[in-house]
Amino acid sequence: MKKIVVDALPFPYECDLNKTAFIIIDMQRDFCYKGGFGESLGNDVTLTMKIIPIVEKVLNVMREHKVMIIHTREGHDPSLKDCPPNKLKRFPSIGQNGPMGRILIRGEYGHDIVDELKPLPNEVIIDKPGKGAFYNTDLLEVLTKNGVTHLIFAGVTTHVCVQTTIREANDRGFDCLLLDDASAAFDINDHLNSLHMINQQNGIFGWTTSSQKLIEAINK
Ligand code: TIU
Repeated sequence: MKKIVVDALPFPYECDLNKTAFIIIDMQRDFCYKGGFGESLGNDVTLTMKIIPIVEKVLNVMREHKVMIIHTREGHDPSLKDCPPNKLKRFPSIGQNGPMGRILIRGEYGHDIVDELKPLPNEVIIDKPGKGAFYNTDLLEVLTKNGVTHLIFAGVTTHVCVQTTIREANDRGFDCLLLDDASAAFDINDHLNSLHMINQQNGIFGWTTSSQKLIEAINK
């Protein structure tokens, strides 16, 4: 048992690191670099790129403490058979050629995780077709099998894939903590509004804190 208590909003977050997973959502080149899916939607990737060193710092601490690490990637089979027509209709750049390969397609350079956060062979990668990491994946089975009850989140984008996954996880009984400086949206207001949506009403979906506060609690 490696119990920690983290100074968080709306009140301290407690977990046993042996029953906790660190989930890094969609830190793919397609969302963090120019020429990817994020930019194809008309977004500026400055903010999503900026969190890479902060996520890396937390990832290293989690690795040192042998916390389970899970990386997710949003994307589709090259045939697009797992891309629902409604998604393709509104986001026709999916599957198109971009400077980093076919956009949001598994196996392409842009779909993969940024070099700084490259998963180690013992870490779990969840490939997901949707915004939430539980839909059409084996994430719940992986967590249950490993006795995980608590989830600490980083990644992009806060208001889309991160928040959708936190909502899915909360309904499945996981206590969720989001790192406010290790997550980002293309627009800062979407990010800040998401933090409020998560920690409001006594933690309606979970808790929020900074990476520094988490690391302090781990090193205590
Ligand atoms: N568009 C947007 O903000 N996000 C996504 O489409 N996917 C993720 O958040 N990963």
